[in-house]
Amino acid sequence: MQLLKTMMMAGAAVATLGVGAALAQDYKPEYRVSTVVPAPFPWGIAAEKWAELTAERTDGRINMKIYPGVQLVQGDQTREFTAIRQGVIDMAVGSTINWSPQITELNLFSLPFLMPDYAALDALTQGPVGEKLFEIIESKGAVPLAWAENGFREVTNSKTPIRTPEDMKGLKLRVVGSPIYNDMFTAMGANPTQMSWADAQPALTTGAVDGQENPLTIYTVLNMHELGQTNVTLWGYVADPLIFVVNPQVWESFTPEDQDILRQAAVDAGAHGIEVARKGLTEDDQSVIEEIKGHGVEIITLTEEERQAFVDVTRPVYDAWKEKIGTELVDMAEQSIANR
Ligand code: X2X
Repeated sequence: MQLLKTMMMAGAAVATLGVGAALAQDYKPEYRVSTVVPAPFPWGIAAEKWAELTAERTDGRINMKIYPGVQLVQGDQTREFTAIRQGVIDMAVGSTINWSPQITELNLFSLPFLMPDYAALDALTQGPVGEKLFEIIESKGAVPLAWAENGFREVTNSKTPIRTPEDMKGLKLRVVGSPIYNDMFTAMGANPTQMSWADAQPALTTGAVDGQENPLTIYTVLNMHELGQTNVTLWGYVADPLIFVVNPQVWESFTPEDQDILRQAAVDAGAHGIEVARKGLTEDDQSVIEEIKGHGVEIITLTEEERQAFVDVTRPVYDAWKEKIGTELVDMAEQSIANR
């Protein structure tokens, strides 16, 4: 009996090895990784690091190529998540904003003035809220592995310094692809127009729009001061984390060992990406802000009172979207932030 048991276990071990070996041979020559922006934006740096660490640690078994500009979905970043689910995209480092059309709960990070600082953002991504969101993403058809960061989004424009909602009256602002942004900017009295990142750049260059909102690392890499974006207001109204994901069939095709490597590489690349995204934008290191000022750009930091005016005017949007996102999840987020 004991002998039979031992033989069966040995057989199972051989079978497992056999399956693993067969799968490793079935790996694709290249895995397509989607991003919106490439290096030297922190977003692209995180994706490159992921590919580099994975290639190194799998001895080249998993070979990833970055496709920036969401080119695998013709630049339409709001279709990226669907393409991942369908396998048109194998892997991605994607923004919660861009996947919000398919995953309503990811609008959480776009709730106006929910997260006052980096500690608040970390309390969400690294706590029970992050775990819950990963479960939801998995149920929607992608395997989430780790977090990275685009950053806190600041508003810029070519017309006027913004200190109050009144200053935004009539400003034509490009916004990203979740309807919550239309709602917020309409509530502030601006004139929002939703467009992809691909369309936003020419629109800023030609002056078709007056302004935009994005993390300052996007501003500096693009030299937005040269595009007339010389009024910058630091209000940190939303922050934009990034998530490393893999298509489920692709994930299943990897051996457990390679799955572990890919996940750990994402965690390490995410940590690096977050460090790069925050560099020069912290209390101790304001070098990115100084660099922008050096170009003759006016940078406005809101006083507590000024900030409160924006909080008040967007509160109805917060409340309406809290219900859409799910009161329970938003309550959990508010709690995590209060306890940070
Ligand atoms: O389109 C944007 O503004 C960008 C690059 O930040 C995102 O993809 C969310």
